[in-house]
Amino acid sequence: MSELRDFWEREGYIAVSDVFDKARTENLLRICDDVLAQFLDCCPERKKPGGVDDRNMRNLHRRSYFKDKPDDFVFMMEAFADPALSDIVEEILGKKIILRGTTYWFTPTNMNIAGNWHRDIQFLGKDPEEQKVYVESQEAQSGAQLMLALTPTDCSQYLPGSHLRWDTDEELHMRLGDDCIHATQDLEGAVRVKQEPGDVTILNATGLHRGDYFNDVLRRTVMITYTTEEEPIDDYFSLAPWCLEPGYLDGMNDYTKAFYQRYIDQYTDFWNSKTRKNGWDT
Ligand SMILES: O=C(O)CCC(=O)C(=O)O
Repeated sequence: MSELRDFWEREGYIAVSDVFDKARTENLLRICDDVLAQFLDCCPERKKPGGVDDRNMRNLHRRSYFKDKPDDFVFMMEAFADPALSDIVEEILGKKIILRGTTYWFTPTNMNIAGNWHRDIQFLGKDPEEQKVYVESQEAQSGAQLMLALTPTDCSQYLPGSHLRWDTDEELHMRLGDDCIHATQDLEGAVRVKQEPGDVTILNATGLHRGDYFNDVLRRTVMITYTTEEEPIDDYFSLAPWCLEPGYLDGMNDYTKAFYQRYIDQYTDFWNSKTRKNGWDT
């Protein structure tokens, strides 16, 4: 087993420097900021402008953001599918991966807080007993959240090893007790990885983690969420039916097309099972 995979399995996160060079990172920053400006003007999922407390936007890979800029779309999609990223994820998971979602983290306008410690499983409507069963199961080791910094950042924190075990009584009270009012407390043993533009961290979001959302701290980080064919998870996060529109993969190189085709094939039935009654932009 590689050192990286060994570290990942034991600690639940890894950090890799200089994955993308300066030119590529700067162009991605320009492209993603252009998408962000459109989101702030009108978020397509909510059909209204992004809010002053928003700190992330989903679905950078929505092609409608690129109506007049197809080359930017292709540049971004080829970067996100680049083996420089996916090879690392496949090495640590030991499996072929598929995309699950894209997110852009940015500096909020109003919000000025350290975020809540959480395990992503708690957002899937499971009670603590069910969460515990999941955390202690093999499926809990199947996902990876990749953070590609486009500006220098140390906004994310992770509690090493917490992906392999359930919360202590104190952690559980901190995370979920009293309507989560204690969930922003500092957690002993947590690590905060410093990233320069082009650096990558990957975390197992089953473990305890959180972000900082301070309105005076620059943050521009692309998050790419991956999963495996065994654990695709159909939810709002993987809901991207506009990927089925004809021409979605146009202009991309063959490798990139094949990468997203696996994602599209995986989720087509789920996407088709959703009606268009609320509409979605392509
Ligand atoms: O880095 C962050 O802001 C935290 C990300 C996070 O908590 C999540 O995606 O679940």
